[in-house]
Amino acid sequence: MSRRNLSPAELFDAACAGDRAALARVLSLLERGDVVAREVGRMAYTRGGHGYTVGITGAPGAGKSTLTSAVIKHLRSMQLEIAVLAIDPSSPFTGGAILGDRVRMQDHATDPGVFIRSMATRGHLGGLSLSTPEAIRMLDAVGREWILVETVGVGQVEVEIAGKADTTVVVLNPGWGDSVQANKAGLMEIADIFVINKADRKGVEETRRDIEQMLELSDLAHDAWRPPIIATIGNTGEGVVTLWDAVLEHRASIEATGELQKRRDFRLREELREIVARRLELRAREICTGEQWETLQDGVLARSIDPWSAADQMLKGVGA
Ligand SMILES: Nc1nc2c(ncn2[C@@H]2O[C@H](COP(=O)(O)OP(=O)(O)O)[C@@H](O)[C@H]2O)c(=O)[nH]1
Ligand SMILES: [Mg+2]
Repeated sequence: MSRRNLSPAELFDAACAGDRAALARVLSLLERGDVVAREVGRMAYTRGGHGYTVGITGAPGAGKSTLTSAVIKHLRSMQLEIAVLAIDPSSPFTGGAILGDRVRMQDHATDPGVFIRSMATRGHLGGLSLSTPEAIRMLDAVGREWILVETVGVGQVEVEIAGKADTTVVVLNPGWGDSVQANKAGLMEIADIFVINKADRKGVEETRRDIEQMLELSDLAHDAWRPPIIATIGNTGEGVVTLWDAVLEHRASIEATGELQKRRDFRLREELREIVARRLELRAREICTGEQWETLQDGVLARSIDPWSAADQMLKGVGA
């Protein structure tokens, strides 16, 4: 059956019934962020609510994909159904994951219990910060209980997205200065769990001390949850069970304190605000053309009207 002929609603139903190709198509629709995407997003929104997201973030090359793959193995050994969203804006070709990611993720390509998706980072009208929660909700809607989100922890937008998971794992490497870089990038603030990956290399203890020190200086150390620091070796899977136990512990902690609900509510409020802002921005682009716009611009240039009054005139009666 060609899924291209299916309506968005039919695709959505097929995806929820377990059709992976339909799910892939629906996610592509969502990535566009257009009117069809909104229709699909609406359906997903009312259906989900059971999935738990774990963000895995850090600098490029820190070992996020390798670790993600090791975590997948661990979860599959417990027969858990999972989805992985790999967000990598650094790829110049497809906006998707880099080749290395794809190769590693091939290990799980034939496992129906794992659904892996590389997110396009361009195309969505609202950008990554709006397309990511939509995609996560869709994966939740089809019943994936664990959703792993790999993001590059470089750049303001990416770090913001990385911090939007229920539990955020920040991946660092041994060696001088890595934690300082992470701190600068804003990663310390969003960390629920620290991982020192590549623990087969020198400098694990120094890095651990650096992180401890930074924790002491931040508010994090005094919250109900103090982020643990876990050493791992991604390629062998060493430390991954400990890492996952920490994720479970963190989840139990924020569920018990009500922090999880608070985080989710906060995220939704932020998303709503962003959607409104984005639509106003698009509307602004639409109205800043045409005769009135030209005349007002001329007026401002000729100093016969000030920019604020001109803007007032443009905005009269504008709906978004
Ligand atoms: N020595 C060592 N290399 C690792 C470890 N984990 C990952 N790597 C390697 O580090 C490189 C980058 O890993 P990758 O998972 O693609 O990093 P990402 O960019 O953060 O997703 C790859 O060559 C991995 O094989 C580790 O624990 N020890
Ligand atoms: Mg990667």
